[in-house]
Amino acid sequence: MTDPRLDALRQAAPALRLKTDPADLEHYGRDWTRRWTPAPLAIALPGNVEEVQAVVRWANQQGVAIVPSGGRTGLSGGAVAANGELVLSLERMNQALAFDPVDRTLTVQAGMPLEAVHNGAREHGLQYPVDFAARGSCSIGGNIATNAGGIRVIRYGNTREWIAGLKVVAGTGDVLDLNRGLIKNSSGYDLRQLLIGSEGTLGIVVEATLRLTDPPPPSNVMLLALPSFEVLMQVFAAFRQRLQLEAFEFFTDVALKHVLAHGAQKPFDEIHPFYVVAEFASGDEATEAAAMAAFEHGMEQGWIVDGVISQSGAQAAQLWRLREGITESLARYKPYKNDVSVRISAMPAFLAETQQLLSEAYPHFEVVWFGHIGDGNLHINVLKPDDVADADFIAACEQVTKLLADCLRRHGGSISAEHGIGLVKKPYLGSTRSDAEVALMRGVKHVFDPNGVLNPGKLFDP
Ligand code: 2HG
Ligand code: ZN
Repeated sequence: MTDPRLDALRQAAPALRLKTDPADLEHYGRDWTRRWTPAPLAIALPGNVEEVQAVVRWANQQGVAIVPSGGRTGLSGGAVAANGELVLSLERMNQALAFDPVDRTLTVQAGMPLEAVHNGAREHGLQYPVDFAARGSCSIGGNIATNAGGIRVIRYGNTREWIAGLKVVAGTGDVLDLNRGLIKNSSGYDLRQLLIGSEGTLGIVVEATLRLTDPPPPSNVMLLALPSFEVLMQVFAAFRQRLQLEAFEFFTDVALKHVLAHGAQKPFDEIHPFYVVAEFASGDEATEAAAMAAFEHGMEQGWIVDGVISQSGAQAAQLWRLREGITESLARYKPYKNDVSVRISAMPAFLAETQQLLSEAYPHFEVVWFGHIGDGNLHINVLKPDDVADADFIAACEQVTKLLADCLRRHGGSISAEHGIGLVKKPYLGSTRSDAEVALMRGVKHVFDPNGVLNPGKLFDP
């Protein structure tokens, strides 16, 4: 016997593909958080914008919540469907629609994987520069919904900077064609920017017009070993002054231990407390000399204790694996993830305080630090010991997150730098946004989605 609400959906959109097998419900009902038990009503896989509109209108009539769904690589529970929602997967809408060589824009459907966007830009001799480890599985629509950042923000900024236009189905079922690829557009509120980072609560992104740029310069990768957190920021400042940095990422010895156990290659004989992977424009004598000079300056200052510069593309990939493999290598420990940011200038004081706080608060759990130090963005993963129950572990971590949230408030930071609030960080939104701001956000949500059908309960409670 089928659910009468699904019968109504079939009637409203006869060609709409629907899945209700238990394996599909589980697969599409969760993201990388693995904290909630998936329990969606069904999975809808529309093939065009009209079908997305039909689903949204049906949801309004039937009072069913929709969870928009991309690659579900999110780490904050934004794409989790654990309460009988309809998952609206954009995975079939994954094509490039248009390239404009004069505008240097690529228009794509929202379900296109980030890596396919990269390849699509490259085919036209250009670059879409937002990049991170989940590139093969995440979708551009999901990137837009969370204003994804990643490993090249230091050079190119966040997703927000690269969206020239957005086609969106609002919670009313209306299609909005936002900004239409314009560079200059001073005609009132920029609703496109409001949609970016709204985590599927205001509208469903169905198409995006992406700004492309020149291909990256030839580059080289350096791995540095450092003795302490304090010198990280000094090395960053010195390198940024001397080199055109494409990326500047850090991780600790604990992170290294896990990626090595997961198959990566040991970079140095000795173990050091901190490591940096830096990518910088290179390829001519001047830039190579500048890189050597920066490195030698760091050695002379006693900041850098060991280092290696890639001699080939394969070696560069090996060095990157040490950083990009961390999330996967930690997955088996069901980590409790923090994704926090402060202004770069506030970083040294924030780091010192956070380090002190966490070493006191987490005496029994292994804590892994890594992230995008040049963006003021830290990922602090706390690993669950095998003999501690999931619920007890999360409860213990949440106590510490409260302290971390207070610390962030004092330093003017954010509880989510790039993963989004979703379900995981919802209790802490107030550490980052004032009551007045949250009230305005609720008001905006109501305008775009008057019946509250779009991803309700994510970001804030209705
Ligand atoms: C990264 O920078 C991602 O690798 C994932 O944002 C971070 O797993 C994490 O906590
Ligand atoms: Zn990150």
